[in-house]
Amino acid sequence: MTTRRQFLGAAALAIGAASTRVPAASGRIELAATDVHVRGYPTVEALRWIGEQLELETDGRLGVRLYHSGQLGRESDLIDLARFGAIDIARVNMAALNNPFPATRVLCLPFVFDDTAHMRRALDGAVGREILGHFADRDLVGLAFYDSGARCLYNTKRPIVTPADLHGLKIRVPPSDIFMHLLRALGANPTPLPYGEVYSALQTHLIDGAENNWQSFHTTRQFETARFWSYSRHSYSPEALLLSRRRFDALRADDRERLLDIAQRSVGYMRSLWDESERSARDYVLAHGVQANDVDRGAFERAVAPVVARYRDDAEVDRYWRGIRDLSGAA
Ligand code: GTR
Repeated sequence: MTTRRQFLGAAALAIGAASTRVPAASGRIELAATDVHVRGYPTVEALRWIGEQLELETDGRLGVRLYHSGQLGRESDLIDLARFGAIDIARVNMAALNNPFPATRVLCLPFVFDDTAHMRRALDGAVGREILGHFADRDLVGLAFYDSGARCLYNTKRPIVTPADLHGLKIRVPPSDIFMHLLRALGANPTPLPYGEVYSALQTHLIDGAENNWQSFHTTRQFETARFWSYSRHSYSPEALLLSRRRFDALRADDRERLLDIAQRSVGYMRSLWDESERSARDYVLAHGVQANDVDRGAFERAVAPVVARYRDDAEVDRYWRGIRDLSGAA
């Protein structure tokens, strides 16, 4: 959990960043954009692309100043900083949005998506548009969804084939009640930690494992310690690209349209980077000795069914769930 002191530290850094982003004389506006990932990661490169397009299309009047690698703090803080207008753009994962924005929950539920193609169809369609609209409820503008691949389990101890294999393992989860409930239903001991602390937590044996996509596993070098990857594909929890409502309102009307349009166009660019980097991250870690195995998907689905049922008791979650499942297998 973030202490008040940690949050104020992040806010001070962000406000420092914000104060450099509008050099008055030139009239140029630099949008401060944040991401917890490193340079070269598809989400970071998509933000860079947005900056380049903005520069091109406004003759340099608008641009993006990128704070990658978690320089301005953890995702839950970045969401608040964007809401308060201390930063402009926050690229964060849906898991960090589940608690403040209940409409996002369905996107993290286990096994709601069959695969990446299914997730993309749902995000590009009516359900995606509606959920993106919900960010306006709390001072944000939902610009776009990005991919985050299939989250799978990995650990330092053994291959996980059925939920029974997770018994007694401490597995790191992102700050979302859904992930707590999910890992508990699978028999693990869920341990919430910020993304930036997972690598050292694995090394110091504070945790036995975590769950994420190939690219995060690779770029954080967690694969050096966690040598067992199990293809659970339990959640596709996508990424969100969010803009501070204050910044949006302060832009010229034509710049607002331009930014919305460029952000939407960045999705195709991000997806092509994503597909390529997913393959190369997987090949890299497998070539470096990580052992991968399939799981008993039926056993996993049965174990988490009560969690899904509990969330579907909520009428809105249930409506979205059915909307997404209707797109399963659609061409
Ligand atoms: C990654 C995601 C990050 C962060 C991380 C986590 O897949 O891209 O934004 O949320 O997971 O597990 O904390």
